[in-house]
Amino acid sequence: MRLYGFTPSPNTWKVRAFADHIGVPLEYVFVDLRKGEQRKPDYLAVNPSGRTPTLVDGDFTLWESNAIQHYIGASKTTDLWPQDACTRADIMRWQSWQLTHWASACEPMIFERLVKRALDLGAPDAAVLAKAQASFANEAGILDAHLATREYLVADRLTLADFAVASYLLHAEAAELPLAAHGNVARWFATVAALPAWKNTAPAM
Ligand SMILES: N[C@@H](CCC(=O)N[C@@H](CS)C(=O)NCC(=O)O)C(=O)O
Repeated sequence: MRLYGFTPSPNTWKVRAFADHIGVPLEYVFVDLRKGEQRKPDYLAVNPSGRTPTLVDGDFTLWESNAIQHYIGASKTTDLWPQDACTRADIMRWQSWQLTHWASACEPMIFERLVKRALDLGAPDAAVLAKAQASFANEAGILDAHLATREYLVADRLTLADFAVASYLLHAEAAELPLAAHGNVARWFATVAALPAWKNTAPAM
């Protein structure tokens, strides 16, 4: 399987870390978003959305990182993407929340504090940051309450859901995401981030 991705992106990272953890080798092709490579015709031919990541397996092409995680998880027998309907639905619940609410809560601070600095786009916008703090507090509060009585998100063990949700904390330190107020999230994230697979696939910061 070939994965096209942008290494510092949480959406690429969650796929690579998960594949590494369950031992599915990926042929990795770096798509440099800073150079606009995602808008070149050869990339648009595999992913017309012009976003990363994209998986190509023979004749089959798939984009959207959560769907890619499912496909990789289904390529072998693994407890991280098990067969039973309840656990699968629970994993998909957290992935849906990640895609709709968690990403929106984390992205503004990542963009204002990290991407703008990296690409020399000027100072962070204070109004955007203020709004983002409120959104982050709300969503991180939901995650924190869930993790108060659990070590992992689903089924009391590591699953694909942990990779999907933790990926957005990849830049927590550099983007100053206020994790200190959410001790259960910080504890859970430290556990996931300590996995060898996480480190094996982490971008050089
Ligand atoms: N929902 C998509 C989001 C993909 C996405 O937005 N990728 C970003 C990097 S984090 C991207 O490639 N952006 C390039 C662009 O918009 O030009 C997924 O989960 O795969």
